[in-house]
Amino acid sequence: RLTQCQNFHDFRRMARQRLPGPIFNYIDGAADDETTYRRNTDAFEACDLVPDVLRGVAQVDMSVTVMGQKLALPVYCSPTALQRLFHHDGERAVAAAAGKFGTMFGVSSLGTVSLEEARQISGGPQVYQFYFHKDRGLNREMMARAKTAGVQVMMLTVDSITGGNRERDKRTGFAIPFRLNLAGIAQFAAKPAWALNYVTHERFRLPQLDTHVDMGGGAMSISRYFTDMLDPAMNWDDVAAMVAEWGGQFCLKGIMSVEDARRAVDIGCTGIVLSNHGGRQLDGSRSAFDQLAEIVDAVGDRIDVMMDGGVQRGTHVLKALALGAKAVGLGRYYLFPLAAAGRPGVERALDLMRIEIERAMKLMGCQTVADLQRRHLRFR
Ligand code: HOC
Repeated sequence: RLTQCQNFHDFRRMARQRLPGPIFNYIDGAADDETTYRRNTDAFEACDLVPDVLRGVAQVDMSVTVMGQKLALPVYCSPTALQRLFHHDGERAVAAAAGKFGTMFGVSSLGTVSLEEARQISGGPQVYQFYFHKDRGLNREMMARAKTAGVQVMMLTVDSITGGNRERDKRTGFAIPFRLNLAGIAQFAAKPAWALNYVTHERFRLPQLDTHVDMGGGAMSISRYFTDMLDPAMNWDDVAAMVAEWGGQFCLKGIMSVEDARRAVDIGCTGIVLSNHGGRQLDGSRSAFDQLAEIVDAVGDRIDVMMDGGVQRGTHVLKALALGAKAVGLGRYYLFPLAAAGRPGVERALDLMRIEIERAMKLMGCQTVADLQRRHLRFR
């Protein structure tokens, strides 16, 4: 059945069939009316590709260098939380697949496999993504641990100072540990394949978060996690101190304005990820793709600019690269395959993406990623 999956939508459908409703909706859902979630993908349709021909493209080189790391592909697996809830192999599967395709794996501090294990499995360059907790000692601890583990890139998420309004999660009662209403319980009962796997591999225990946080004994919704644990007082001085303490590749995820991109340069960051957290935080926020050109023009010569959000096709990746992104992050694009089929699912999804990028580069007449230029795009 996996070989029947040709694209994002096929994997999404397969994940929906396998996952209990509350878990599927946690991955698939976004904030408020989910306008930003939809627009993230729609934004790529605002422009058309204008190909060159007869450019000798028997061989194409899809590699890029970003944040000091050489990647075989211009895409990487963005950090996402709680992966062993979606499939019992979770981060292990994604780390292994990313390593096999020669790209970066973003380990989330809210992952369900330890940073050290994920690092060992992937073998490739590794990003460690974390949040700024109220507990400053914990922030320092996470950086020290990442240093010991040999992490290459620190990524601080800055768009989640309070929880987004995820109405699907409220309806299903999605929280850690689960606090399901009757409808939610019925949805779990309707997916015995997931439940059986979970019982066999996890022995009824919820996967533990890699970062120990005291949840005060109660169930913790995503919104409550952000609101209770993270520090809304965080400011540019705090981040500047962290960047200096780390002393290596440091990037901010969730930058959307030119003003903030400039500040990131000023405090010594080496990269930024334009992102609206997959539409899961501020609904109505512009898409990263729409903001890309303006930000690349402002800071692209001083800092690596990456983007994520809504990427479902190789041609989406090419459009972002043509505007000046150094690499493009994938989120739900690999999460649905993970949920649907574990490591083979993620590998198939990455392989499809690799093939699509290679084919599109050939059809665009581009031998290397650097050959992709703004002149290859026309906005409608
Ligand atoms: C228990 C806390 O980035 C999301 C994730 C954050 C997960 C927090 C989990 O859902 O957008």
